[in-house]
Amino acid sequence: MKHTWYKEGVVYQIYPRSFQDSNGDGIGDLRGALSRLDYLKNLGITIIWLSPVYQSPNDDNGYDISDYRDIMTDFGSMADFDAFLEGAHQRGIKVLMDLVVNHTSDEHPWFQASRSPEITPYHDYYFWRKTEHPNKKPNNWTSFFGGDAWDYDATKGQHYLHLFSPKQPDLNWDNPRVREEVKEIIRFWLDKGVDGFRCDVITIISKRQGLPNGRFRLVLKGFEHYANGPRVHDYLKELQRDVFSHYDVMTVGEATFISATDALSYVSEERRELDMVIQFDHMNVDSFNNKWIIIPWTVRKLKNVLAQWQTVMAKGHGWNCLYFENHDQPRSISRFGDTQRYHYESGTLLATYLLTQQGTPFIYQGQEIGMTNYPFASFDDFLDVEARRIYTLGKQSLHLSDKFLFKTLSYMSRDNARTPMQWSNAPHAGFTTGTPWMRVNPNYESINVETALKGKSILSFYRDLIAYRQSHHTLVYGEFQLYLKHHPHFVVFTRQDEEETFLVVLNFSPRTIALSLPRILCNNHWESVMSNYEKRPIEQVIYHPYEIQLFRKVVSSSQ
Ligand code: TEU
Ligand code: CA
Repeated sequence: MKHTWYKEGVVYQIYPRSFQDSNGDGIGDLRGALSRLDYLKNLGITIIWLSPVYQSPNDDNGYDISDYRDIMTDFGSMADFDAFLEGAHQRGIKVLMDLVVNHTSDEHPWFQASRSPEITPYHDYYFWRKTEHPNKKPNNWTSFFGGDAWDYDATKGQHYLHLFSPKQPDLNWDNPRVREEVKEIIRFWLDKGVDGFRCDVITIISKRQGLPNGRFRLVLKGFEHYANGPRVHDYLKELQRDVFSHYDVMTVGEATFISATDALSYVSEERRELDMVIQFDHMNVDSFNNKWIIIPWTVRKLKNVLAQWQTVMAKGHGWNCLYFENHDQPRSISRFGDTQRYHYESGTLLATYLLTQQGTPFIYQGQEIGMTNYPFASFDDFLDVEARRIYTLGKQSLHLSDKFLFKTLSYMSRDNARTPMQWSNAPHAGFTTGTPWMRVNPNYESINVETALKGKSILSFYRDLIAYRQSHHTLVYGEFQLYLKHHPHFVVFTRQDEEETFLVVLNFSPRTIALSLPRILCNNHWESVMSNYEKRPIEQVIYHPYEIQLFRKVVSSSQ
């Protein structure tokens, strides 16, 4: 297997709006992020993924870009960006930008020109369709955020396609001019020195010719006509050939609803259209059919889904992107752990799971201190465009009860991940001296960086485990093998190469339980090298709630 920096790295995602405010306007910014680089360095982070910082009217917090070569006024200036990039590089930290090119903002000059009733070269930058009547849609596709994927533009007298919000019209990648524009944008940032991109919804950029109607689905009708669409591989190869291959970069593509086998068509070492993909299988363990139909998750399902990705990527020479959180997901400790009694234990268990699999681990801001979901009190607390659209859809079209909608949104809404970073127990958690754009989680008084830095904490565990991983490359490259597939509470796996063998044991339950290890593992001599309780011999089989033990195989008496 090829060894490279991005495989050995640990990524930290900054959602700039909620990370650190520097000027008291209540909005996180680049100067603020710059001031926290030492914190990230001390944590052991080697790569930052910066969620979009480009000029944007903020319908979807920056995922709707109106100028790809300028910085959002809220976040500062290009000089601030340059200072941030330089500050990161000085500390040996690489920076990935978020490349959002499936769509632009409707306020982007291309779209403004495109919507003109006159024929302009920009007409074909987007998908415009004429129907007999404004109320008749060109096809039955629905949007990721609920409702129709088409909006009628009165100026032009036509409908345009938007797979996300109406303020995010989809770009027409079949137009070679669009692809050239995208390449120019990528070069602009690479020439500035950025180290790669997280490519937003990149697997849906190619839509089937003729935009045929989709089959019936509860949500997202039309999906089969653009997910891993007909020319997506051609377009990504073109980007590789013309741009990425000329730089030493890392690319990670966001890939909704992709199977591990499908993923290989993007990331296998032979194809290398992308270096890795952000997959969703393990994020779907607590929902059915779509993310809003919530069901209980099980340890069995979670570990088997993750193990499948481990195995398929290894066999097919691909590489995993490991994550439990990002700005679109609820907080992992609220989802898979225990935010009350076993906050430390379950937070460190999730850290261990994340950092001991094969792949590049991604940590989302606040995850390292065990930030939790927000205690929503009313519908007004939901600020996210998706939450608001889902609410309207649920209420008006599906006639769902407020109680049901409130419960569902409280659990799954993306707002959970977007509350300000909790730095200290100062007012507004030290995020801002002004009024934060989004309310701080009231638990900041106990869950915050300053407190966590004082002693044993989820944060110190992350730091120690990252350091351990960086000095034991078996945890990066070693072969993965799952044991006790059917056990309802334990996750047990090994990581192995010529140099070392590790055995990871996670008790994913709030109870004290006994583990009986498969005989094959008992034939070895193991020593515990890390635990969230006490390190102890493998023969002691009683595991505390959410206990983890990281064992290392002892090969000779001298070691
Ligand atoms: O997300 C796309 C996506 O598929 C989902 O994760 C999405 O957030 C939503 O939950 C679907 O129900 C990416 C970005 O990560 C997200 O923040 C943007 O809103 C979206 O693309 C549009 O750019
Ligand atoms: Ca600010």
